[in-house]
Amino acid sequence: MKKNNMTVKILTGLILGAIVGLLINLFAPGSFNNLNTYLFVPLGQIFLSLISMLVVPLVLFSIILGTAGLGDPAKLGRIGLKTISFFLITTSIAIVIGLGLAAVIQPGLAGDFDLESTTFESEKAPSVADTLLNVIPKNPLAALTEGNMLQIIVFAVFIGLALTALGERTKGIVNLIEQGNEVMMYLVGIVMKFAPFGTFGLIATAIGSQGLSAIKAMASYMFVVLAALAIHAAFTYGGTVGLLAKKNPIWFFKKFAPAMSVAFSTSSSTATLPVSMEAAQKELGVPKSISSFVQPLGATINMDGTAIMQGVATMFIAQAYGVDLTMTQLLTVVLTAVLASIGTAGVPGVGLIMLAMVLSSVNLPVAGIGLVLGIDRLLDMTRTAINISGDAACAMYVSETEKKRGLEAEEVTVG
Ligand code: DAS
Repeated sequence: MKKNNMTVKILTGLILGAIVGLLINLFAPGSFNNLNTYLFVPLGQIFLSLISMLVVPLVLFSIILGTAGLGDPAKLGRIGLKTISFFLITTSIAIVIGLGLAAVIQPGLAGDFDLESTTFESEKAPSVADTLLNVIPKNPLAALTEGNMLQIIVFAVFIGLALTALGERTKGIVNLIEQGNEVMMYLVGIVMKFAPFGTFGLIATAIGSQGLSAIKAMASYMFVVLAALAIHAAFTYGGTVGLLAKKNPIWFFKKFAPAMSVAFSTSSSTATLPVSMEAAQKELGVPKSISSFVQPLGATINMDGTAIMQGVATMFIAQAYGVDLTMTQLLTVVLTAVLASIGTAGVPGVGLIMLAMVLSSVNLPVAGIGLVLGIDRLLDMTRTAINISGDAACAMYVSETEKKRGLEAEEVTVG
């Protein structure tokens, strides 16, 4: 009962925030700035900072325990291979859905765009090669202080493997880390009590600043992105949960709703990790060792929602500029968007920066990003909720297949 209360409270915060933001935008735009500065932004930032505060220690402890908990490196290798394969396959499916829908509906032909007026200097997107090469932390403490998630994950896996190899000799350290993890999960519960207020503030800022005008202008583009996200969630994740994890997809989305609503309001997969991992372990019954490995990795390199936006935005911009993409170019978009989603950190707005990389790969003007910039904040919320759902679906698939191999069903931490 307590859990459902939390879902209701967070959704109430979301809905109230959207209504207040829209009313102010429509009827009292002049008062938006003050309300935003002294109420909405503080509420949102306090919540965002509170959950972000927990991410680095939680990911460090949980991946160390997850890796050590998996036991022998062979199991880690097997689970790692299953996880990465799942991520790559579902991200490719996501992009094909986005490209296909955009090719059929052709949102880029819906409006007459004054293309000269849009300019967008994209920040230098970190190339995927740099991202993959930099995955080994030369200085683990720097990785921790900078919150470099991929380096933290690699460092934690090495420690987990060492603890497994050293066995009884380092039992004390394992106990200490287990207690540290318990402390972190307890703090997640405390912070989540503030979630309804935080989501209220974040949504009021987003809706209040966007208003209906931006939504109207980009309606066709928004519709295609949202439709593709819904199709991917229903068929790819629903199919995974129903066919591969043998669970009811409706049950899955209902139980995962609180985490999805935090992802929606924060637009950050990484910041939502404490909540999405707790939901997977306590509501979806995913063993801690698998949740602790799959979800932090997924929040860092698995972004199906982002890949969908990048596929649709590329088609939208090509259509708006009157460019017909060849099949080869479309395949290039699929590959580049998969790589871009690996390089995308789980923080707000970064998917749009990586879009520059996808557009450049098919010689489309990067300035075209200006066409989708205005509405991206609202779409980022939705695609982030899809991003973390993919990680949870993967965790359920991996734990089901490991159960078949006899993974001792760790007692699920009682909610
Ligand atoms: N906001 C990113 C995330 O946290 C996704 C994106 O920017 O596309 O998943």
